[in-house]
Amino acid sequence: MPYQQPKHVGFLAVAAILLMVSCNNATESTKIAPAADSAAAVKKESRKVPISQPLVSNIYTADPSAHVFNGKIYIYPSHDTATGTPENDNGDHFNMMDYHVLSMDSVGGAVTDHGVALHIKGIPWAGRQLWAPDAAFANNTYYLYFPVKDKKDVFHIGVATSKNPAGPFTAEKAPIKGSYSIDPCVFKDDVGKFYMYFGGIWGGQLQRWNNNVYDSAAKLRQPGEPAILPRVALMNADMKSYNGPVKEIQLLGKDGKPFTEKDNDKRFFEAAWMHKYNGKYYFSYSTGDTHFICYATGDSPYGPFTYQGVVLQPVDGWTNHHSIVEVGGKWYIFYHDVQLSGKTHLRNVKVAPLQYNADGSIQTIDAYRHE
Ligand code: FUB
Repeated sequence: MPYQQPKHVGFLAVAAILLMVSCNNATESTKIAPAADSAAAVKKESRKVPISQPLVSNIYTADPSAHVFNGKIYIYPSHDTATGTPENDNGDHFNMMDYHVLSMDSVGGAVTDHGVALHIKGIPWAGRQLWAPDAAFANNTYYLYFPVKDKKDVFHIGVATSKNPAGPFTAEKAPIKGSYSIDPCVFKDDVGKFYMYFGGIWGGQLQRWNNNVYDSAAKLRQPGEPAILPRVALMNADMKSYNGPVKEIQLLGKDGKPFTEKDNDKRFFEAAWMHKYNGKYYFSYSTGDTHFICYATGDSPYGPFTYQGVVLQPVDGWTNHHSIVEVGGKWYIFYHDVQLSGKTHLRNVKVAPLQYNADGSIQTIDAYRHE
């Protein structure tokens, strides 16, 4: 079900029964090897241990977009809250009201929660649901980009500004003209141009936008139809508007063919992120209902991008959302899971090292060690 139950629930229940049968008291066991013969119902058990701990535990945080500004790491996450909104397929239970910015001097160092950086009440056009944000620095100003539903319940992307990377931010009076859907990632290319990547299907409403025109009745694609594509827009120098119409980004399989909707372990769902490594553009994203963070590479910020593999295996909780950033010559992935709450809409952000192979491919990360 979209955006709902943690995907491991059924598996955990089976594992728990097997563990009771084997009279083992380990509570973290989730992985059980199949029996080799009838005498051995449970051959091997393993403890599932997170490779990283939550960066903060005073609030729930998710969708971390990390940046290095003035030599310090700033993280722009969603601020998950338990508002009591019932779960549904549109993700209404992700009913966030504000943003907090986190910072730290180095990975592994103390993390500061800078408090409320922007509240939904400060966004004149907002209706509900402040989802995954991003930030950028230009014009001696910090820009916070955020998706929120307008008063007609349609997602658009807004921008707010501050002279301080930790805020507080002041929102513009209207969304970015021509913007829609969710999960903005604002990427600065070497030549100083900024591009916004965005989009999210299902609750993120991308399926309702074809040729940049909104159709509230548009349905999700059928399995054999072409997969819905992520979007990109070049930013104007004011960082508050798009330079020209939003474009689709072509995502291709290794065979050079576009994905269809049934390629749902590889096609785009949400959580776009762009970074550059050794002159190549790396577009990474979540596959949503199959819960992978995948990546695809290309030679232009507009793509096309060719699928390369999995960056991050599914994490505990339904959603998977990340950012990839270089800090002091080392690369890291910021991501989230539900270690603190066990609830899919109350997440906690984390960080782990990310390694490249000599050929530029990324080594797949499993957020859990199986001991
Ligand atoms: O946090 C709300 C939504 O969940 C995000 O916008 C998606 O990327 C998913 O993580």
